[in-house]
Amino acid sequence: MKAAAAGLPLLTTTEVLAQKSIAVYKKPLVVSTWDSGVRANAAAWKVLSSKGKAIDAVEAAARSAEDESTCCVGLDAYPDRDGFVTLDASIMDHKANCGSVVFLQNIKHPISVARKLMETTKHVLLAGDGAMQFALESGFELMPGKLSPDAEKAWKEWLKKSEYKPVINIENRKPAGANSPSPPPFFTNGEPNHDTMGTIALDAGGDLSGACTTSGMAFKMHGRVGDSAIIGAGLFVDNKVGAATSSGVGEEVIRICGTHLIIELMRFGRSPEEACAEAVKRIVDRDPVAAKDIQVGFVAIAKSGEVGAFAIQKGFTYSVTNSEMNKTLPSKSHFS
Ligand code: SD4
Repeated sequence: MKAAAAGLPLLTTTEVLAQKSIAVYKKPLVVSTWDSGVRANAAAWKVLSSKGKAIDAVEAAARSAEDESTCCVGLDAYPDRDGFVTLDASIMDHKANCGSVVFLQNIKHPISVARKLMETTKHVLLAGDGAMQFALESGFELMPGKLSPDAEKAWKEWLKKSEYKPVINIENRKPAGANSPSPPPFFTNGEPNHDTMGTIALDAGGDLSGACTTSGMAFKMHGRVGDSAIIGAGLFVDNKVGAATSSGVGEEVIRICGTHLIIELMRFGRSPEEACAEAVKRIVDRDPVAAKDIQVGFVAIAKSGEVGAFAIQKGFTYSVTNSEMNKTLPSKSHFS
């Protein structure tokens, strides 16, 4: 017998979803990683609220993060162990067009170089000198390669503590990690060593896009590339299903093709939160001991506007903005 016929009150869809604590937001909608995502979302919202496209919104969000002076995004960010700021960025639209740049130096807006690559060439990923050459040929300005005062201070501090002395090919001569300082999971002030800006958006027309921009893990090896610019790792969009992005230790995300995994799980019925939790579980199950010391956070939007996140450690947050809210939310996590 149907509920109404039995005299039971009918629940609206929203009430049913609320009972299951499913977060479905009205479109247009933008979601970014971390507390700083609120500011990135503000840039995206200007586009989305005037019926703009998700792809323009996520690029605007990433550019605003690249304009800020922070530890982890843009030219003012912390350098690699040799003192160079090397940037990774990726962008993907509703038609699975994508563009990435990795190991790019001295260019203020790697996300826009990635978009230019996506829109004007047949390639999807350019690295290092080639990426810079493409950027310069495309009219991007070459910026001075000077560390920001904050970055310089943090790097010098790190060099002192790690007693790191650059030795050519040291990584070849030692097993990975042995006697070779790896990027610290936390900075000396206790802040986690990550604040990558991953942004995913659903526009008024129902299209999804994503962007991710980072300087990577601070004090990484020179030439190291993380997950942020690897399509399917740090960012993935499938316009029929959803969009996902990540922040944290990129090596772990690359190993499981994290955001691609999340979208495939969602395609087969998992909610965004369930899919993010499953991806986190894959990382933790692979090495439960190592997982205790690392952070990875995922966030995803489904085509329906449902949003979910999950992280290895407590402390991962994500920011959600639409016409009804503009808030940073704590993610659930594997370890409490
Ligand atoms: C990386 N996932 O390069 C990035 C780092 C990060 O906030 O998230 N930083 O591995």
